[in-house]
Amino acid sequence: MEVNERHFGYHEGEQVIEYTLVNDNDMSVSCLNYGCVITKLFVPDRNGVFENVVLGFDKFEAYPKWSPYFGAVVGRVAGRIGKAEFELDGKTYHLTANDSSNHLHGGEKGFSLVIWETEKIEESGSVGVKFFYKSPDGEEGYPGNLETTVKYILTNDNELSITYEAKTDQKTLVNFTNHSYFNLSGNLKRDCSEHVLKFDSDRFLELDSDMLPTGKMIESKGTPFNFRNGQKIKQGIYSSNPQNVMVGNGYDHPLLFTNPGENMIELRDQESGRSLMVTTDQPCVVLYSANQLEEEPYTLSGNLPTKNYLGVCLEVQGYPDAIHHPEFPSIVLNPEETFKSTTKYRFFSQ
Ligand code: G6D
Repeated sequence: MEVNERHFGYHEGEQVIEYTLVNDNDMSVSCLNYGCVITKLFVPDRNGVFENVVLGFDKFEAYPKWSPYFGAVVGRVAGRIGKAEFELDGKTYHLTANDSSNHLHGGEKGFSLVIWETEKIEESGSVGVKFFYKSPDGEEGYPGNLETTVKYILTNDNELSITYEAKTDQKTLVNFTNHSYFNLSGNLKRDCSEHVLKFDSDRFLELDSDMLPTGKMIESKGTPFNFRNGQKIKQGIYSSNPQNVMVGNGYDHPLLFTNPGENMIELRDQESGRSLMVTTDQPCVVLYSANQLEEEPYTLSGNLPTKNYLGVCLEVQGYPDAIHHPEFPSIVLNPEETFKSTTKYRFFSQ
């Protein structure tokens, strides 16, 4: 097992470093101190052929210019916060409105877009990178000095675990996720429309035309949002369900796990034989099927063109816009608390 590093560029005068974690099975994960971005992830298909299964860029300059959060840790708060404001204990906080009148994915200087302090982790049976970022009081409009630690750990079980830990000196909001776009075909050979997704979710959150939850929880049974028995992504692409059509013919929705506690999500590409098993302690997953990549002028790693549905995002997290929905699980972090969360991504091929 090893952790390698290489110069990857400069951002606002700071060096960008790409770390590559390699386990004893030759699985590798490459990531940046910029946004904790996962740039490449190589796993074998059923014939032992190693190929990249995430969307990213070969050159750093493309990330700040073009990236729709490829591989990034998103924070302070993933998803949208309506009207870019919220109230805590009678005080109204005004956030950066970076998505029309709403706040999206932590704002213009969200956690995806900053340089994190890093240190390598080399232990018996695992390697990784520890990231640390101190978000000052008032950054993007949020209250409190928030100290966040993220750890990427790769094991010889072909599992990448991501742990998040955060502490604040004032009441604030936190809702982290990783925004990797997975494509198990390998080196983006095919789009993800034939990928099969399976997990136990009985409801999803209805979105309005601003992509904000209305608060209505819709039963998934009998809809393209029912993945309990396994279903192809294309069900949402070719669906006439108004919720699928509204988000650009696909998915961009929070799906709620049926049961609280630890949940698993399986994504499988039959043709390559690759599977991804995601295990999380978070209460929902925002399923995003990359519905708008076609209009983008950039090329991806390997000089490959973008196209719609080239990746599937499984953004496990708290409910979006929870601060405006008291009936949703809270994303408020108090000074005396420590936020802790773990999500594991384990890869198989058969
Ligand atoms: C769009 O609405 C979607 C978001 O869910 C996604 O995270 C982003 O593109 C990359 O804004």
